[in-house]
Amino acid sequence: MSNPYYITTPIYYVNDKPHIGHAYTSLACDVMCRFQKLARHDTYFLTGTDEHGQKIEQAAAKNNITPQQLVDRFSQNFKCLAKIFNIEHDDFIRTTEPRHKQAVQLFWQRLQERQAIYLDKYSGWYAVRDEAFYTDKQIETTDKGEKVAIASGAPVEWVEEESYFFRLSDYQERLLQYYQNNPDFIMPSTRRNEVTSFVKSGLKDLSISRTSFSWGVPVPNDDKHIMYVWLDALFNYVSALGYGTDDDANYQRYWPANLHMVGKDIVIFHAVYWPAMLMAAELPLPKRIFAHGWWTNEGQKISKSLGNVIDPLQLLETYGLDQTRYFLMREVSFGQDGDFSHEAMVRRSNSDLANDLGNLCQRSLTMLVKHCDSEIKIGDIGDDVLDNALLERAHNLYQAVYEEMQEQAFHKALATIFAMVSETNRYIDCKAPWVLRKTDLERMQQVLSIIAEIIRRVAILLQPFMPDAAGKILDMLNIAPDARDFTAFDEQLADGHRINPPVIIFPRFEAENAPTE
Ligand code: ME8
Repeated sequence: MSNPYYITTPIYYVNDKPHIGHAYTSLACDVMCRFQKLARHDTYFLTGTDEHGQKIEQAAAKNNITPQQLVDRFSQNFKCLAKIFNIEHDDFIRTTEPRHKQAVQLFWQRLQERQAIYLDKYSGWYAVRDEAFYTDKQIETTDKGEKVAIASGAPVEWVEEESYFFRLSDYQERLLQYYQNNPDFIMPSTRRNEVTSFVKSGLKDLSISRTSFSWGVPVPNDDKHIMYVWLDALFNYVSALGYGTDDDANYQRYWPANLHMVGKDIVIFHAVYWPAMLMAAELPLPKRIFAHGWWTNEGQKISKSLGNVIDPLQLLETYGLDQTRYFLMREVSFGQDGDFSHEAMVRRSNSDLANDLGNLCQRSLTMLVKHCDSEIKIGDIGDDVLDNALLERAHNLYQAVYEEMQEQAFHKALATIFAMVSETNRYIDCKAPWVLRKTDLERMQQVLSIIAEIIRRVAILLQPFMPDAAGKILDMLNIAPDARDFTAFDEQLADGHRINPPVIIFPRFEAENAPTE
């Protein structure tokens, strides 16, 4: 297979239980990766957990366990989350694994050899919750007299210690030049503008080691220091590919990554620090950083202290896996913030899935089975305007969806697919095969077969979003497993092909059944 395609999620902190926000990023990557796979790319999908740093050390102390015990326990939760959301990753990296630690130490040495690192003293603000350094301008004092980071609200503390520094300030102009030459490097454009002004406002050298705690990767030849958790974490994208080992075939094949998918909270780390470090190490830069928006719950920020963390497991149990996957990818313009509400979830699922798609399959395929002996017969397409318009539109559907997916516009891709579904519902209403049954059986079979053909195309395109449901539709249509990728998109159902009896795929929800939280 040609065309390598490498996609990554952020590696998640293990001090917290996974919630819907984590599921969202992983889901977006899964959809993207499945799409590329169906387009016959040689895909590689990485996710994992970020297991070092002061935050983890503190969380372990609070729970009276060692950091290692904590990370072993909680990392498992993220593996489970991926499993229940049907996330098909190829590798799951943990930063406490020897393979990662060795590689990140090599990276450090590589930076050092290129004079990108020097030893000095750091004094400034640090927020453990964000694992980030802040300048005076980036903090404020709350009504209660507490000093917090303006961007995140995380409490900051004053830190003074010996530290290694990365010469970030050397990269200001090169980064700006890079953003200009590669307009698709940071997406969406609002984030690109935000990052550009951050860099324009001036970059200071970055403290990249700590001495006041010990849960981290030791700095080579100076193990009084441990590496700053973000340098450690960012390198996971490379270390997971076997960089610097005898078996670096994956690194050779897949680096640089095509897409680092992240939330907007961590775009600066990915679009400023990470490319600067790679430039300094003379390693290739990832092709795109996409920073998506933030989910709130019924209008409120999702937070443990507010007690409104949406439990992904409960969501799946209430609404079903593919309904939830569909809702998350369809409801909000990808890149913008979004609000989760049970009402919206029920509305989307009922209107798009149960009514539009579900009904279309039910009413057309049931008739095909009952009245046409399950047999497809499209025959010759004459000059009926509606037949031709519908088939023409179906023919163009792949290209339209493909272009939207290249921009990570998942919501638009789905809107395009579902506009096709609506059009097909209008077609069936207009052609009224239930009337044709009494007047023209041959024409009825042709109309129903055309609809089955459209359903086949729709289901092929829906596979990345709703793998199980789309798979069931393709099963109903009796499509062979090797005829389900995008190369089969333009192959038409052959006359004489027999379909299977349809089953109900999307049940309707009664709004009052939705849990009230
Ligand atoms: O930042 N809405 O890990 P993290 C949307 N370890 N997405 C959300 C979200 C929400 N309400 N809450 C979380 C870290 N996310 C670092 C990353 S990478 C080298 C190191 C998602 O556990 C979103 O993708 O805090 C966000 O960027 C990520 O979880 C933060 O995960």
